[in-house]
Amino acid sequence: PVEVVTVGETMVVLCPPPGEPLEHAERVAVSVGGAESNVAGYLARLDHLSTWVSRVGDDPFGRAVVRHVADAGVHVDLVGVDPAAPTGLYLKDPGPTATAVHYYRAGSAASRMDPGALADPRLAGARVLHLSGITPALSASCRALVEHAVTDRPLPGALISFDVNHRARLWSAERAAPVLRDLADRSDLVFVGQDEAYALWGAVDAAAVRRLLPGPQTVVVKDGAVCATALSRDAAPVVVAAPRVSVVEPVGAGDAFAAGYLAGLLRDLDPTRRLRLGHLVAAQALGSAGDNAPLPPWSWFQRLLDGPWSPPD
Ligand code: KDG
Repeated sequence: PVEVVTVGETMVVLCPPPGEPLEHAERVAVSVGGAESNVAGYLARLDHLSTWVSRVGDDPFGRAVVRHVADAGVHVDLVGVDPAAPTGLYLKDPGPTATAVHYYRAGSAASRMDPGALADPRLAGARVLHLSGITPALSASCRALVEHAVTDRPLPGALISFDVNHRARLWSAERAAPVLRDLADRSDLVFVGQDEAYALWGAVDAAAVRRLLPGPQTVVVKDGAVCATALSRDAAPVVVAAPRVSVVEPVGAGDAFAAGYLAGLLRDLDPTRRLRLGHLVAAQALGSAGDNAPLPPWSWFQRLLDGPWSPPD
């Protein structure tokens, strides 16, 4: 049985110690990261049956990626092993103000996925299919996979969730803008950052984003540390302030937010609690160095969801 399916590439991450630029690094920490498997991992930690569909190389990093995702409780039976292409890799280069990312993923095993990735009958019955705007940037066949998902709806009955996730290192805003807008508009639920929507489409606020994306049932616009707004077709906009958190590492927080929101949707919580849960899971990711932070038990979330909204620091 499967509740949520996510599809996308996950890579090994190499990161030098804090404050040490990559150019002079003599040691790197090895971890694993990928937007869609992060979402699957957080959903599994929130007790949902989640399946991650992908492809890795027949190499040690591929085995490390699959083991890492499986360790979070995600089903990985549908991850293919490609004998002819390597597992993708990325390096983090921590600078004084921001961390730069360098990808080594062109021609990777995951970039060779195609629409067939969603054909397995074991995916039938899923309630949510979660995709991101990273995948169409990987290759023509990966773009065809995402187009297929939103157009042909190969998992009947599954809500299509799409996180815009523009990665400027993969494609420019100019190239990405029309593709991501079209894919988002044909999805049912969209996550987008306010700054991202501005960079891509010049949208200055949540209402402007919604005007650009009339298609989905719900568009969730995340304004960083300020708030998140859900704009649904048949209801007034719902805004929930973000909790104050001291940020250890921001990478993966957007994935955590999407997972929290989706868990709220799967549990039939009201729109305010869905956004609260998104913020609470994102806060856990922001406060932790890895891409996929451990989470407190459900009872902790429940208390904060139902109480007055004075989220923890
Ligand atoms: O959301 C976090 C991801 O950006 C990170 O894990 C790497 O998947 C990744 C990507 O393609 O940038």
